[in-house]
Amino acid sequence: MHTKYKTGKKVDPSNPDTIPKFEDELPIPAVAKPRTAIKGNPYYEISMKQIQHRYHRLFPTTTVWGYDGMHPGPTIKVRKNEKISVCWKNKLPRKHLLPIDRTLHESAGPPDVRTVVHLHGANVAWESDGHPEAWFSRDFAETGAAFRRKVYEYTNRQMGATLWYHDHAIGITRLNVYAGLAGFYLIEDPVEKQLKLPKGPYDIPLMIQDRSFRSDGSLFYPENTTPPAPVNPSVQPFFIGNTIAVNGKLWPKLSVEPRKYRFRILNASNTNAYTLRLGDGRAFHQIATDGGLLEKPAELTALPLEPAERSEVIIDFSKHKGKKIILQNTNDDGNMGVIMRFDVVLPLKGRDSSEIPDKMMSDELILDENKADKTRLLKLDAIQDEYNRPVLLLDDRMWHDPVTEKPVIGDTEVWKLINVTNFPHPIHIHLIQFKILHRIPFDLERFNQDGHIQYTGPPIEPEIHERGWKDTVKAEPGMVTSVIMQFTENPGEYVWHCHILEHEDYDMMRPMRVVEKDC
Ligand SMILES: [Cu+2]
Repeated sequence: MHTKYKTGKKVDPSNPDTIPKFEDELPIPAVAKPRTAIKGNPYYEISMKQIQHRYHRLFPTTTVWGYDGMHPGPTIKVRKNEKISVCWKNKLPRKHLLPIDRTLHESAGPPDVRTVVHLHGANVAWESDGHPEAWFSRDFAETGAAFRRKVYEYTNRQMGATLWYHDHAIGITRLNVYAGLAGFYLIEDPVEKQLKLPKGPYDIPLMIQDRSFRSDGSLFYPENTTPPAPVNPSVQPFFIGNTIAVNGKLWPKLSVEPRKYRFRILNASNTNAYTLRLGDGRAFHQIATDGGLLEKPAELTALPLEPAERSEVIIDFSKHKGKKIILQNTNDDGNMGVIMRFDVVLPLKGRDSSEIPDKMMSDELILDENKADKTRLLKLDAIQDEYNRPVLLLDDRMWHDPVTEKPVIGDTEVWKLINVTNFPHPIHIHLIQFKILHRIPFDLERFNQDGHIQYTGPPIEPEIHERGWKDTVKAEPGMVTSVIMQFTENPGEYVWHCHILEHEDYDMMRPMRVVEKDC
């Protein structure tokens, strides 16, 4: 049964051409409230539940998974260095919402519905990092080999930043995140008190996710590849939806005042990358990357975002009273070329005293490539499995192969990501924030013949929008992408992986053991 829209056309959730855009106001996720305080520190309990969610006002409801019954989950707000703890609870049904490929990581026979929460971008002890094998089933009835604790502790010893929490369970991260398990986690930096950035109702998070639906409004995720693999269900080499949700609504609109706004933009899609642009091509100011505020704002007209990347921008609507401005995605045209719309229709509620500052953060930590303690050459490539499906790999190893990346506390490391595949991979390293040094093109054809890295050009500086602290980097095909980082605390068992979730699950993820220095 399809709802009739005012044009008389039927709205069919499976056909994006029939779905009218800018019908729903953008929802702003509620802020999570602590349940109590333990030793003076806020303690939260957040339960994952199966819920009914409306992606569009003309859609029937869709069954999704949400944190605390919300999709996206509630926003957790903390101050830098403020300790909090969270008991993440699994209250999900025993049957998974989406098709599970039992050929991946199933040797130990874990339950279909397993979850574990990773706080993406956080400096956190490993037992609270959401290790993929620290999964737990409903009510902690079963737990994975790396499970250590029910209550996670976050010390927030890092710059203020827009982080996000999402599911990270081994072999099914793509399904759990697509089912709805993602939310914002904002760390406020004391520096922000002195800066007159737009705040309160003028500071808005935007979580961008692509989605596909069946005609009945249920979430669609393919059961098999095209052409089909002999195992069913089968993991996909990628997934791209045919609609765009922002904060859980399809192509929403946001009514704004003619003034400056701060937007914290996150690409929480499984595979899809976006390049954001304002409809009239107008410039805006980027103020932060994944890891926090930049030294000074960067003026941009286009903002690329790979999966898991965050960027904060200030958009000034003051000269655009009455206008409707579309936020576009120039990587695509048609339906996928539209993200949402800003309608400058609200009256100004008082003078806009916010500013785009000249300077924001002074960079305390200077990392010098020439003084690195360790340089690692790490190849991104692919093989085929017994069913002729691609298996994406990091340095020719699979997830369960013995750990090879063992950074030492106190060391500065350079990782050179040699992408010998034909497409970009957003590589995420847990625990730390890094800086991008450069990308150097090399002869991919020659490499595929004899394994030799023949550089074909000079190093290319990171793009303007990538010149801050990062935890996810676009490793371009045919390039060696170098990042530099320092390991300062928290020895233990972490991971690094591609953030295309279909790659991460099969099998582009590796353990990373952070170790104490030998005395
Ligand atoms: Cu990848």
